[in-house]
Amino acid sequence: MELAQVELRRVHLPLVAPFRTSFGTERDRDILLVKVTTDQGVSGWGECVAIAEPLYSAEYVSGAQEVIRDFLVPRLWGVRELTAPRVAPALAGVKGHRMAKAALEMAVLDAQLRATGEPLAEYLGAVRDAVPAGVSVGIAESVPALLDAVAGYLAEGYRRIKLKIEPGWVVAPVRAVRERFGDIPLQVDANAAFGLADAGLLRQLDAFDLLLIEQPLAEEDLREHAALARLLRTPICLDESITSAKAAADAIALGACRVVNIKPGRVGGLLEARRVHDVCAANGVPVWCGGMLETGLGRAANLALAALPNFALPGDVSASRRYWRRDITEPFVLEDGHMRVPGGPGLGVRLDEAWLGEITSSVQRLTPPA
Ligand code: OSB
Ligand code: MG
Repeated sequence: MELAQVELRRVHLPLVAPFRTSFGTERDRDILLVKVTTDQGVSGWGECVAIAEPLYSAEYVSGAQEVIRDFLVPRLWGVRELTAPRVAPALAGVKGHRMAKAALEMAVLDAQLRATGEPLAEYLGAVRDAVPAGVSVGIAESVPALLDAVAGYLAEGYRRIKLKIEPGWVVAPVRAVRERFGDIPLQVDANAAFGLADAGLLRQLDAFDLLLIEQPLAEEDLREHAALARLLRTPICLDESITSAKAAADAIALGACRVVNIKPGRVGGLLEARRVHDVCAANGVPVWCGGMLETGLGRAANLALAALPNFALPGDVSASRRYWRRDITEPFVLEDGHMRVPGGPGLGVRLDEAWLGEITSSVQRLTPPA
């Protein structure tokens, strides 16, 4: 196949509730969707996970759109027999911008698999058709408000709770959740909000038998994470720091983490995400699938990935209703604490075109140079 058209569509979706992290509060998502159409008339969709502002990582949604339009798509025009494995090599000259690259690769992969009729999960090497679901719980107004939120998610059947933490919201929320809900699978995520000088504070979490502490220190602080790991009993899991399979191998070799969070957008695409999975598996390091408040499109891809063998812990793969009043695909639902892996060709989901039309703020169509 060859690329015939690329459509960049921005959609605006309010979250069902504000989501507060150490880097800011997300109230709605300004999402970039990428639709590719091949010379054979087959379409594929990708979702860019960059958020509106460069607060989680350096990427942000408008920047991603500009990079895709001006630097990435021009490198794909005229690539003969374009398949997903050819996308990253064709884009390698452009430094960074992994979320932008991942969105484009996802769209090409969806088109490729829709053309051959193969489900994404099967293509990636999935070994299960449903995965246990966890939920990421934002920083709350108060401890009672947090307990209410957690109680609701547990009642829905979520198999693991992740609490966002930040300076001033560390021990009290974790202690309160443990006291109220007992021995549930529980972990925390700091989004890089601490320094090595906070080791004493973070060490207090060792009393609560957490599954892991996610990204306590800055993205670049691999050496410091290794030093912190020697001071804590709680396993360190890295999110922001793991930008590639090589970064994962380095982090593991340094002793910076014992668990890895995999997000396809953060590492430049689903194929690199699979390589991160493979490197971790080869080192005996369990992984789980992170989330970026995706729509059903990104969720479909995450679920296919999370069905690989070394995804040993429940992921941040939650039901549509945890995020949206109305998703842009058929809604994903929790079934006995699990999310079903889509089984149709490609991503295996259908977009709700009418709803998409209502929430679209802009559309850019790109075609090959004459
Ligand atoms: O650090 O895992 C994170 C959302 C946006 C940016 C970063 C993170 C998150 C989440 C939400 O924790 C996970 C989800 O999509 O449910
Ligand atoms: Mg995280």
